[in-house]
Amino acid sequence: MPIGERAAVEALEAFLNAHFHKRARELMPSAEALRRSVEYSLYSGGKRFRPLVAFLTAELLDVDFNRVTPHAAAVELVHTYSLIHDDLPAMDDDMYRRGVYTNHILFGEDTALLAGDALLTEAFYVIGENYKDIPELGLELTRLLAEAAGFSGMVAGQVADLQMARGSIAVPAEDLLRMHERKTGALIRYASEGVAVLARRPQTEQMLIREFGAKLGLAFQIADDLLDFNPDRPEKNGLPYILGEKKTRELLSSVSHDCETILLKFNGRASQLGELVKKNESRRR
Ligand code: GRG
Repeated sequence: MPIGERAAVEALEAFLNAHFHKRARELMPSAEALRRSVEYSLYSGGKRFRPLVAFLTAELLDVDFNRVTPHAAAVELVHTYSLIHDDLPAMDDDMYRRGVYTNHILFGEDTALLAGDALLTEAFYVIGENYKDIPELGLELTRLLAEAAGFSGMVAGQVADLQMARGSIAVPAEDLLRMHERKTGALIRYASEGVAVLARRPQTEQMLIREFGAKLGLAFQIADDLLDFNPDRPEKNGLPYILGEKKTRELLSSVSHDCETILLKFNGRASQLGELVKKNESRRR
């Protein structure tokens, strides 16, 4: 059954509201700043792209949306943590995100750091709590989310990005792509792959969906680099600066085409997920 973008976002937010309402009852009053800091970043206008990937993969694989919602929420919790930490003075040192103050500007570095920690760990709580009816599914989601977010995934990508930004020599495009596959791509890959796990699809199909998610993640980042590109003040480690704008656009369409080729194997080229691939390719924000 198709799910609209708005309905997907509403399902996600209803889940998050109910979850934190319940969890906040367990907080002592002196930890109230943690709740406010977490909620500030969770509801400060994110596009909810990763949960949408999860919901549209569910549509493709015919998985019940209610079953997918906790998984989609766990992904958004990890994403939100990563943005809070990315904005900290030790990393990008940003004052604004999504047109409003970053978390640490409003709540202080200490609380922002801890809000990120709480969001990351809460993602695993959400998985443990909501998939305990079939423990092996919960366990596999846990393993895959840790893989995507951690040591060899998003954290490794972030470290590589910091190192590249600090270096003075031009970074080869190949290294930049490997970094993006981890920093941005891995979590988007997991958003899709986790649904194939929940659908209990055969291993070969799970691997295909994993590959689809990885490619969509890369396409998302390439589109982001193109949106950020300013020829007068080019970002030294941006793909358009290194490859040129034309080649970067060609790369985006080739990676998007790869996504569509995988979808064909699921008869899904005309699916909402196929639409999302196209939408990302011509994304304005
Ligand atoms: C701190 C471990 C750690 C990782 C941070 C994802 C990330 C890693 C940093 C974000 C830096 C950044 C701007 C990357 C470019 C692409 C990207 C992931 C943008 C943010 O995602 P959107 O556009 O954000 O989905 P919204 O605001 O819509 O939620």
